[in-house]
Amino acid sequence: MCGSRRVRPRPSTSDAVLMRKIVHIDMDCFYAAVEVRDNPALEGKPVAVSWTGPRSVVLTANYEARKFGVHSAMATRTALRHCPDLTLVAPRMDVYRSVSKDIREVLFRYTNLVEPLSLDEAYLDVTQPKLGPPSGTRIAERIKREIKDKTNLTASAGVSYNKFLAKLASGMHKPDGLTVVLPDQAPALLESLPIGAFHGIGPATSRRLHAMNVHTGADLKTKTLEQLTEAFGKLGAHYYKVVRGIDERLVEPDRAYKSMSAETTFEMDIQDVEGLVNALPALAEQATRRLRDSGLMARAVVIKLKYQDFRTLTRRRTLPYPIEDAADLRREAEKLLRAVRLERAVRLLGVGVEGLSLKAEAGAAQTRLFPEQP
Ligand code: TTP
Ligand code: MG
Repeated sequence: MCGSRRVRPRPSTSDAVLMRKIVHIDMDCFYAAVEVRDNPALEGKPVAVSWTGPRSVVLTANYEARKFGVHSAMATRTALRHCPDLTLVAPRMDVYRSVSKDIREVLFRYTNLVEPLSLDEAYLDVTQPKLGPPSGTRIAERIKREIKDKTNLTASAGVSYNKFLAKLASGMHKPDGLTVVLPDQAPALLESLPIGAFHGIGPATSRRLHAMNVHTGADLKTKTLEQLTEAFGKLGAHYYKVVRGIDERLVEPDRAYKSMSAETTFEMDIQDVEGLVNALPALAEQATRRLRDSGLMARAVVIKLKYQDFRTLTRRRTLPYPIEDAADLRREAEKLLRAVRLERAVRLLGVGVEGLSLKAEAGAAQTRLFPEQP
């Protein structure tokens, strides 16, 4: 065994050599669908999942409510203006987590290469599946059926040869969709997309591209690699590739466990640091709960502040020792917080941990760091 290392085979960077089969699964209006499932009186009515209170936002809305323009992250009072008959339901996170676990059990039947992105969304690499025919489409069909049987909820699936295209596909025929993007269909599809739809292109980059007269994938394709890297650095190279259907990101099963966090938007903006410090215990408790559940420890602490004017700042500190409980996180987050000079009132505070490793591994690393300890 000495010196042997298990190395996960990396898919070739050339899609022509090894065409991967990637499936993206995304539940349809997830929280709202769970609420309607559990309360048939809501069937056919517009429903939004939201806390109440002046600062509340819609977490999600069912398709009946979306017809009125109600969508995720919209202020709840605005949603009620758009749709006065909207039924508001308070979120039941424990139920969503439990349904999510049932869904993941279905996914893991087909491959261990499952990368959850949130409670309702995951990528799977089914190039070499554990179960079923070696067809992404057939596997996606089966997964959708099994999710429906197990949870009585619908999922939409996208199938293609990379992550970006699979995710794009899953959103194309929602709800209850199954969309396959084959290699020879990809160029036309990519050329027709507005640039904001590409992976990694956010509103700021979109604005800069618009200023360069680039509005669609077809426009983006006219730019050379040099032009894009000059304008956008390393990301420019990513845009150059992704518009050509090249997205080499792997499906990474452990990715979801790289960080854990909790955040809160205050009912009233907080003016001083003491007000923020008061909010830390609850946030630290929330952020470390999953850490403890998964037997992980953290090597870094992060805080995030959003000012009244929506400007955001983050502070991160790597710790000399790993932490796992809420009291440690609260103490370290407070140090970071007190070092910030507040520029204006704060609307949102977030606390998180990063640099996660299994407790056993973190312990081993510590032993190596302090070999004199028993
Ligand atoms: P999404 O998959 O983005 O949305 P969705 O499942 O509700 O609807 P769609 O059919 O378009 O996929 O998010 C999954 C869940 O995450 C959603 O049901 C509620 C929650 N969520 C929030 O809490 N806040 C948000 O801003 C968003 C976008 C989602
Ligand atoms: Mg969804």
